[in-house]
Amino acid sequence: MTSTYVTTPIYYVNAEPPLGLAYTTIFGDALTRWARLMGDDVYYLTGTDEHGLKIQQSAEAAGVTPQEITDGIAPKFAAAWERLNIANDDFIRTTEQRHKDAVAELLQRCYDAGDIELDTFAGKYCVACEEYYQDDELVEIDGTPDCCPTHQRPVEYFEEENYFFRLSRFEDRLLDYYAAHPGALTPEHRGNEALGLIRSGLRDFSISRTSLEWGIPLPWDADHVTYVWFDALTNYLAAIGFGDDSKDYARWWPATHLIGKDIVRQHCVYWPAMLMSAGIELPARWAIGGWLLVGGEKMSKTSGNVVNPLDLIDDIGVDGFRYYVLADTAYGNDGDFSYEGLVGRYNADLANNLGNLAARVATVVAKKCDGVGSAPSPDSALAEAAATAVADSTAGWADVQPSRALDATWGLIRATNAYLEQNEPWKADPGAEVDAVMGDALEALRIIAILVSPAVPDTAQAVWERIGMAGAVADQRLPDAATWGGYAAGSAVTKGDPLFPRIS
Ligand code: ME8
Repeated sequence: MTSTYVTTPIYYVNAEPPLGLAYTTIFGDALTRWARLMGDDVYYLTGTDEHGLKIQQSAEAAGVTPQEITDGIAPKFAAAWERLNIANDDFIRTTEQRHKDAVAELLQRCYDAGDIELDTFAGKYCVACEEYYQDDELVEIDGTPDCCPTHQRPVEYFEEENYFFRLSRFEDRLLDYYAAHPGALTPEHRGNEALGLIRSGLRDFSISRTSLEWGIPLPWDADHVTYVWFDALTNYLAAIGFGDDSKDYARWWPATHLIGKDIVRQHCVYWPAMLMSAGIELPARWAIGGWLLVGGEKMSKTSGNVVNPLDLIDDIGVDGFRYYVLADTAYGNDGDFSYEGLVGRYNADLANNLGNLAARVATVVAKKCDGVGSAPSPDSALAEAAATAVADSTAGWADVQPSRALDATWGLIRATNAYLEQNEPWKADPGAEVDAVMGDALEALRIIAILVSPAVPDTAQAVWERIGMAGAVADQRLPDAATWGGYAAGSAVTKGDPLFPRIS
């Protein structure tokens, strides 16, 4: 059995989760639901990144401990993911003991390998991204010099004795690795950006602070705590029991990491070098997403133009929102969020296409077939459309391109609606001909329910039950379950409420 271990970035807990964070989490959820349909052994991880200067400073400002801040916010992330129907298998917090143990183990291995050394560092530091910047990387914003290019706010000057990870030693090894593993970085245009970072030359990076208290101490020098990225990245190993022989680490590693384009350097350059140093196998794949923009700008907690996903689902439903996120933008490209775009896509694809198909099939079966479904014809014109949709959806999910996969699935929805319009069973008298047409439509709908289930799980289950299928659609296994002819003749078909009422 193929094992599939998918991770999201672990999110900073300096505010409640905004839309941008839901974006990556929904992609990971759909991807892992698809992997489950394919019969893979699946583990889906998300979590929260709780150490660092930002939290320490927020705690000082609020007069509470950093732990109190993180204990207050981390559960809000878990609750938001539950509300969005995210089926994560685990939720890791970097303040957990299992995480601290794994970080200490990884640090020690890199230190023993001779790749971590003490040095003095003076430089400009962005607290929001927890990164040092060179002068030529900084930008001027409204007359203020030395601003972080990502967060558009001034950096701070720091000088201290730090431990450094000797990243500069890994340039050739990283390039050789990626050359030998084509497709490991996806999509290709984002992967090329990562390769460009390596080719432009790698500097050693600082991995510790003495000025920071809120972090994990270095195992060999307790005056220093770990720099946030060395800490944060290790969550991917910690959750599956790295360093703990009683756990299933070997069953799951290596991972597919879903990341945003803003954390490519840390994930595609630092992280594999750290793993090489520690003698650990590299990740299976890095799937690099774009940003969800609002009016052309990045939506983020630090920029303040935040949309809360939970506000949107009151109008559009959980599945409506999930579908929009997955279908609207090719993974890797930036998406431009607007309420009009959300409603437009909902009405066109969900209300008019999928919802309408389910409703009209149930209505005709009730009126013309006594509410009982017939067997599909083996040589139905829809059989080929279904086979194409299954093949193309499978390829789209395999390439981490849900928008392509869903477009292929919607091809079958459109073909089924067209088939009904062509045959007009609602005008015909009850009899064998109508039964045959509706048997084909029910079979198409059965396959559609399976194919849409990673994106819109509740809707898929509702369709599954309404056409009279037993059990859970999520328990179906591809490709066999989507072979034409699986609809059980004689099943009771029910109508139910509209799946996606139109929004005006
Ligand atoms: O970077 N559109 O955490 P984070 C799409 N803790 N993606 C977005 C987005 C948007 N508008 N806003 C944020 C961190 N993201 C670290 C990660 S992992 C070991 C540590 C994505 O809460 C962003 O691209 O700032 C990033 O990949 C992720 O959310 C985490 O953001």
